[in-house]
Amino acid sequence: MSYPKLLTIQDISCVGQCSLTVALPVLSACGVETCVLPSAVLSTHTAGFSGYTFRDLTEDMPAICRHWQKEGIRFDGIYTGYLGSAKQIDYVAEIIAACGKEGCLTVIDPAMADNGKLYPGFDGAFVEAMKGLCAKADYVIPNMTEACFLTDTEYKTEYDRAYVEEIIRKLLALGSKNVIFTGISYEKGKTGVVVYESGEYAYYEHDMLPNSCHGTGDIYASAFAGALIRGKSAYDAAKIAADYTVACIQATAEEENHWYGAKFEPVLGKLIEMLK
Ligand code: PXL
Repeated sequence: MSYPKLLTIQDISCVGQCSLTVALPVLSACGVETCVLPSAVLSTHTAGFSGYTFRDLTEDMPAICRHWQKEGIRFDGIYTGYLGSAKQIDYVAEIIAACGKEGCLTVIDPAMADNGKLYPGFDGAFVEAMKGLCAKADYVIPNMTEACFLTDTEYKTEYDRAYVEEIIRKLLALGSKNVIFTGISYEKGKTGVVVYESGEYAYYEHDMLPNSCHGTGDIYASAFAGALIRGKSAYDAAKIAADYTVACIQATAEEENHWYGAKFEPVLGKLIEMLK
């Protein structure tokens, strides 16, 4: 698609380089017209800051959706990230049904957990609602923790291909058509992404960097969604997103004061190059 119109639904964390403050510039760099629906407004993200404010925008969503319907506004793609409440997830499903064009590409990042734990404020009801949203996904992009919550699987830090493929089968059983499984590491010092599409598994492996940063899941999902809707194959989009995320982490290395996010902006040029 040469100039697609994408809607992304996720929060505005005013400070912290995640969600919409990442998705908008990354999708713009991908050459995609990007419309936004903020799920909540927080003073900062919730990973490492304390005392943050949280304005839930759940009850704004039905009126926004009605207005778009009245104006005949429809999207070629809808990509969701961090959502504000279980009830909101039901509204998001309604927006996909009401405002997605015929064949609308749906990319669901079930941004709710990492390192074996749910993010603050999320609970079992939220996970159950997210399972329902993943059922509507053309592509679901979980990390290992999210995939385990979505499939009621025991979370492990060491595993083999059989464990990963079993989780993917369970994600498909939820209803998701394809799976982009991030942060899969079979070997020390290496990590990668498993791409399951149309019955085929592929794995793109790269070096695991010694430093890690918050917000890389959002960088990854945004670059993946942008590359995919610009017409790249799922594997190529997954690889471009991985290479770009690695470049962002490298750009942030040796910066102790920059623990809250990744410096994705100085390497946006690399993403643009990769998309050519
Ligand atoms: O990066 C995921 C994310 C998005 N939005 C908010 C978060 C987090 C991760 O902690 O707290 C508000």
